[in-house]
Amino acid sequence: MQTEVINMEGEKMKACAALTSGVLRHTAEFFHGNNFTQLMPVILSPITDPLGPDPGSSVIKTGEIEYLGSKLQITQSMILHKQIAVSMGIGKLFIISPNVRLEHPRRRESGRHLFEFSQVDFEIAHAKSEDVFLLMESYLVSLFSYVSKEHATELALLGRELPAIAGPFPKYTTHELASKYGDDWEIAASLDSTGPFWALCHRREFYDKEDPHEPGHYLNYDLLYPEGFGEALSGAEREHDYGIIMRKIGRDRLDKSRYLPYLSLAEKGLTPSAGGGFGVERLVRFLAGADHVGDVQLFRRVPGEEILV
Ligand code: ASN
Repeated sequence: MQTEVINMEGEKMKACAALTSGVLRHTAEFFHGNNFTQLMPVILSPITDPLGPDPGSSVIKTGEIEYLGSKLQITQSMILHKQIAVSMGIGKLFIISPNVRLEHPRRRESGRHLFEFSQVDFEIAHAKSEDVFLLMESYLVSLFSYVSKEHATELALLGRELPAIAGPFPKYTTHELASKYGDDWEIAASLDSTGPFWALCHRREFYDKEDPHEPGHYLNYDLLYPEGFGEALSGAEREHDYGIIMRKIGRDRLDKSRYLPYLSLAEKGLTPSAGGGFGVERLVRFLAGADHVGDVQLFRRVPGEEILV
């Protein structure tokens, strides 16, 4: 006979661990089923995603270690490696990629920031935005049906009813969203929505492609969860023109010497591609209906919180 008292918080943690495991399993099956090659993650490299410049970013510094006389950066995202891998001939790839982003402690309150998390990062040679929209819509719809079936017990324990979703998801430009909800539109627009939606056209890093026919407009996108959960994915059609990449790196006042291996490949020619990445923990938070993204991590990595293990 079972004598110990059931610890509800412990039960919730176990339910989140089971949901995470289900998400990883379904994700691998989905991407393999669509003929993607799964790559190993890179954790240390002379190059990493600059994550900006972005006035909304609160990353206080890039993690770095010195090893045998080389300065290696801790991966903030594998975007540059994805472009290189596609150019090496791996036409469809995905990675479950650990990312370290040393966020300011004020991000503790946002409910959606971690300083260490994993993203499912994918890239497709010669793809366009529309290919990514269709892929992600079919991924999320299939994931919802998988989780509802295989993890009904966990959802019930967490008191979570998943919203019904069906593609295609609505698309809005950031200009439309800002004029409706103000510059800080992310959470307001997400609260106002009953299903996931796309936000198009963000002015951001040099590797996202600017529309050659409409300068000042960008061929990139975020996917947002409804119910106030906010950003799920960011991605883009990629800039592959060496001259434009160099001009944008100058525009962003980035130190070219930190991108040399990438730039010398870009000079020889990068393969055009499109892709994106979505955070595993944010996805599990949404599925679980959790208050804070740290609540779904077994080993919490919340900026500003004490790190126990
Ligand atoms: N994974 C994103 C992308 O593919 C980049 C990022 O995480 N900053 O565009």
